Amino acid sequence: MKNPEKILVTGGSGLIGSALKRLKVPNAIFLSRKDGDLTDFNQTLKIFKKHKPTHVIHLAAQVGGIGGNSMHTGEYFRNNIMININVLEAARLTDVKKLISFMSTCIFPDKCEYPLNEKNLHNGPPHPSNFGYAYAKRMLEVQSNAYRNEWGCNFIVAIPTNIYGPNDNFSPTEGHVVPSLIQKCYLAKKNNTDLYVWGSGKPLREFVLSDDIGKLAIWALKNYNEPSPIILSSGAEVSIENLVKMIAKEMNFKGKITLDSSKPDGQFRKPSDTTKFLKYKPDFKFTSIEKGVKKTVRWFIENYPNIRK
Ligand code: NAP
Ligand code: GFB
Repeated sequence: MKNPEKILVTGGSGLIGSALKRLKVPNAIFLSRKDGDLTDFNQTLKIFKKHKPTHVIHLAAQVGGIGGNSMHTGEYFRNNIMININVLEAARLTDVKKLISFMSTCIFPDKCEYPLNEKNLHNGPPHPSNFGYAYAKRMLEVQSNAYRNEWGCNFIVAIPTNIYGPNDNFSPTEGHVVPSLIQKCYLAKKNNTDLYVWGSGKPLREFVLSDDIGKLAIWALKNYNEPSPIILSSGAEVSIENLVKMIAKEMNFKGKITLDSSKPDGQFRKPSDTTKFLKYKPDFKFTSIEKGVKKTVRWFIENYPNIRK
């Protein structure tokens, strides 16, 4: 008798994990660090033997923005490479039928043709600001295909662009730009101080709401079976300075916005080639950045101070 479907979500307490919870994915078990440290293989295997999942959405990772990545390059490399080796090996040993894991468009070569295309993933070194995370993440594609070749594992990899949304990591020093600026704007308004924005404000980014990535993770788990990874993005770019204006407007912040040029810009842009994605999902409607910022700011204000800092 076919085992009933059981989905194990590693990193289930994070940004995308909470989006999947809102989507009420049936037969899903959501893990957090409390269930076990996935950098430890024995703990990882024990979790897989206990739950015997048929499918895995592998989200667990040490994740952060340009600040966190630049400060903890070694930690980001070590923890992510160990988590990924352990989770994919435990999935193989317990006969998981399908596993999806996640890289990021920020791990592409710093100098490569635009728009970013899946085939160029390994064609050069990543941006210096996050090379530890980037190289660790690139090995997900290598390990998934090495396991497919030798053991026939159906392990696939998605490559989302910058994700944001409710229950993100809002740390002003280690979080990504959207959550960091939301918390910084909230505190600037509360304390009547300037809102300090890192860098020049000129870089461009593509942003995707976590709820959209949650939907696409479920879709890919059921329908995407190619060995090569797939970029998940609308391809719509927004400048940091326009993003700040949206956040300030949503927060009704009337104070001064000051650019802090002592902080890095990171990559100037990382535009995605959405050709492959549109071949599979031509009608998918991404949430606009305006709507997504409104939703995230509202969530932040309703939940502050019980937020991930
Ligand atoms: P997140 O909010 O930082 O959540 C990370 C999750 O991983 C948390 O549930 C955390 O558990 C868990 N975790 C971390 N270290 C662990 C360990 N040693 N053992 C067990 N669990 C551990 O991450 P996210 O933003 O949802 O990202 C999910 C995935 O998408 C990651 O693989 C990330 O690389 C990828 N991605 C993210 C973005 C983005 O902009 N956020 C963009 C592209 C790709 P605790 O809550 O208990 O700490
Ligand atoms: O989101 P972010 O930290 O990471 O930064 P990346 C995006 C841009 O926002 C940079 C600017 O140009 C920053 O200078 N920025 C302005 C800020 N103000 C702030 C602020 O207060 N906080 C932050 N964090 N940025 C990440 C990678 O690159 O992309 C990660 O480092 C991850 O590995 C993520 O994969 C998806 O977009 O530059």
